[in-house]
Amino acid sequence: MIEYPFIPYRSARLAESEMLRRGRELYEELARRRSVRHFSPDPVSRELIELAIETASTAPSGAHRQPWKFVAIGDAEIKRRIREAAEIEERASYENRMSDEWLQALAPLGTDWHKPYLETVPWIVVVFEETYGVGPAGERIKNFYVKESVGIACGLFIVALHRMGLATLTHTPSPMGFLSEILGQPENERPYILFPIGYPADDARVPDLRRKSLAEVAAWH
Ligand code: IYR
Repeated sequence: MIEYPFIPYRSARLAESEMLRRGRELYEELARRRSVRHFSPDPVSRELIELAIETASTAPSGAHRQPWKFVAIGDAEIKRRIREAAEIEERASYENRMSDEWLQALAPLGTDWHKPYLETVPWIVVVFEETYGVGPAGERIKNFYVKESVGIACGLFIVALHRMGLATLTHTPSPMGFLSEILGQPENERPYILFPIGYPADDARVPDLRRKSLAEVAAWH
């Protein structure tokens, strides 16, 4: 068993005006974030991706197991193979597997099975969820709240990328088993989400979405 010593924790007590200023600044910055599907091939340094992964990895997790793995791909040949395999699955999904209701829901966003950005981007990061841990003797160690933990880490990853001026997209080709094969991740890691990362293309366009208002997403008692 790991034993953690308990250490003091203090957060700064800020003036309310400063709290509001900081809160608004972050809200306004994140409100400008959009999922991007048209990327520039311009390079992005590995250090930026490392920082985003470290930021993501500050997420809370069930029993502090941190059940995530961020696999970063800059290699052009691996990106090509991921595109090829993703498009095979996506084509089958769009043409045969997705319900009419689903296709209609996506129609306003203009998505289809073509995923050229998987080759354009300087980086793809595939996040794996560690469905169970493996101990020193090869024994299985149970993880807890894996999906919640990895989802929160992915949220922080998106925030970190956006804050650094990078663009991404939460891409979930389905099924995603091909990513385990191409990347050779171990049996206890399951693909969770794929992030193409780069700068938006100069001519990138996004649908002019509206976000739900506070009244629509909040209730108070
Ligand atoms: N995975 C497909 C389909 C797709 C599904 C949802 I829900 C989206 O919000 C967007 C796309 C694709 O990536 O095209």
